[in-house]
Amino acid sequence: SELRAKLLEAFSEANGEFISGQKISEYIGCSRTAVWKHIESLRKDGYELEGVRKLGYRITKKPDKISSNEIQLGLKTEYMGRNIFFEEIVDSTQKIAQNLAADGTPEGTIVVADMQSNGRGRMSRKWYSPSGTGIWMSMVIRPNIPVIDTPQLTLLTAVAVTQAIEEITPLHPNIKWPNDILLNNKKIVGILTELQAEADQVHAVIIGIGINVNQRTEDFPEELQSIATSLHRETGNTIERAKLIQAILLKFEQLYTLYISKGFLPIKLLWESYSISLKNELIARTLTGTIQGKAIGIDDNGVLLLEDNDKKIHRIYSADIELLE
Ligand code: BTX
Repeated sequence: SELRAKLLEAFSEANGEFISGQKISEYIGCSRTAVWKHIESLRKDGYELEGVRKLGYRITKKPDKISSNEIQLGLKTEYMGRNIFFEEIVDSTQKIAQNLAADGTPEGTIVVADMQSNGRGRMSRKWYSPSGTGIWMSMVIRPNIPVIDTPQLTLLTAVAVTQAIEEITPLHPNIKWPNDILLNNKKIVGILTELQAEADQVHAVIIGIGINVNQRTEDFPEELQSIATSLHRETGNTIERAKLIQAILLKFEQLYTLYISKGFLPIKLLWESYSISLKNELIARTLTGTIQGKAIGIDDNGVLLLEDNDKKIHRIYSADIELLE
């Protein structure tokens, strides 16, 4: 609301110093009771305010807000993220991006939400997407490539996100084929790639990226606490989500440009340098069965090559991977 904007303006002008309740109520033109109500509502939204008798209030911590403005201000890309749809709450950014893509939205369009009520993973699994702490984003691109090559874009995205995390934090994440990014063996990022295509013509690729940024351990539901982590949990610092989004969009655009002009090979080499699933013994659970073996690499399409005990090589297009020591 307007009053709230004025209140935030007053605090921002005070620059971390106390302002008295009286001053605030004069500044924004409302009663002391109304001021107090607005302060309570700021607290609910993640602001931390210190109130001291006789001195007044000051903001000690701001929540990490995202908005179209924050994402666009300082964005260095040519087309990625130039067309932004930002919402506080959506069911799934993926669903919105699918609709936009079907309506012909240009390449580089992104959909970002502060919270998803029905975020999804692969095979209609749930993706936990609480408010105020994560990046829940879908990107629309329109590559002129054969349908069979589209899994390469999942790997390309994983490299882009890994490099962006390395740029913004001191962390060095690893990629687990095909779509997970891990820190200390816990999932920090999930990627979901969906297609709009017919025959052998790709109309759009919709790439969903979910990143746990500022969650504390206790913010995760119990079943995720041992398998998921966040950038905050790994660094102890609050990370600005808008900055990370900008870094991802730029890395993605650079790698995607390279991919369109030079093909998958340079991306493959980068991907391999971040991968932890290669040379490992692992179990791949696919829709048709379970195979155990050693990962010997990915082929030029991004397909995982798994060698079983009888030295037979299986080509794995899609699976859940469990790494064995
Ligand atoms: P996935 O199928 O590989 O992983 C889903 C599994 O990951 C879940 O079954 C659960 O065990 C675990 N999980 C759920 N939520 C989280 C979380 N926040 N952090 C770590 N692990 C979790 C991965 O699917 C692809 C996820 C893509 C999410 C993005 S967000 C923006 C876009 N919109 C949307 O609805 N999905 C994508």
